[in-house]
Amino acid sequence: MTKKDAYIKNGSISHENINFYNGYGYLIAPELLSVSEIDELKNETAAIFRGERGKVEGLLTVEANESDEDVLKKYVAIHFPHKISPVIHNYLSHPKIVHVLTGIISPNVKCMQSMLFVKGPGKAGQSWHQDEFYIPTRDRSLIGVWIAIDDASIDNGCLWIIPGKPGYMMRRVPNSSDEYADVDTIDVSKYGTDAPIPIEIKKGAVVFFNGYTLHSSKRNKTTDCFRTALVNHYMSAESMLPWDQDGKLPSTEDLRDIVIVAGEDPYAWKGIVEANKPYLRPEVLKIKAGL
Ligand SMILES: O=C(O)CCC(=O)C(=O)O
Repeated sequence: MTKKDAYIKNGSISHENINFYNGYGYLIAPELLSVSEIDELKNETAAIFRGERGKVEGLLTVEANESDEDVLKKYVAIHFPHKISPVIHNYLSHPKIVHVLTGIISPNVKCMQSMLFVKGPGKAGQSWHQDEFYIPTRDRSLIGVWIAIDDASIDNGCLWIIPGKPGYMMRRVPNSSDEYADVDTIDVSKYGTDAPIPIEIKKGAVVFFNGYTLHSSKRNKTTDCFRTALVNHYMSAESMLPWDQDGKLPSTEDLRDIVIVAGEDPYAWKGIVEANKPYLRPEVLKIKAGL
């Protein structure tokens, strides 16, 4: 296995890619989405935050002469945009993304979450964490799909990853760095300062990372660049999803607010529910439970 196995060539996942993912917990597919698809996503992002796709609590009134940039600067991200945007909903099952997911997870794949980050100049990043801590999948199949809608660089707050999943949930401690919006973080210092790698990618590239993979993003230090990214989360359709959204939803053994993007749903007899509503991400992220 070499570092180049982290890269999916021409959108076609190889055995080397799958071995790399199993060992290091991430893959990068450069140019997976076309220029016109990225333009479509960029325009849709502006429409969503301008309120043109429907009401979301906290969205501010847009003045007639307000530019997209001036509107977007006010927000960090919206959760569950696919609930109001048919365009975003379509991208959940983009054939090139589904090809990679079925290569890694299972022929049967479901999506349970979308998040659309705008992360304008000055906005804080997200501290070190593992997604499986928030979205429990029982079979560890959780995968984040991070679609770069703008070029992502160290300056504008790209994703950082520590390759090689620890395979267990790490302890969270109070966060003291102003890079991050969160009040807590995982202390990754035992891995050494060289362990975290920045995922600097061009728009149209897609990063796939496992629910146990340690990742974070720093503050956007630019004065004029957004770092727009659509991040969707998926898992095997065979596994149930005991996800109560940190107590926002009634506790459940299997949240059925999902979208099947490949294959069959073994639990189709349970039906689909609409439990989640889109909401704006707060500037400060509170801890999930006690440290
Ligand atoms: O894009 C970011 O800033 C953070 C994304 C992330 O951590 C996640 O999707 O779990």
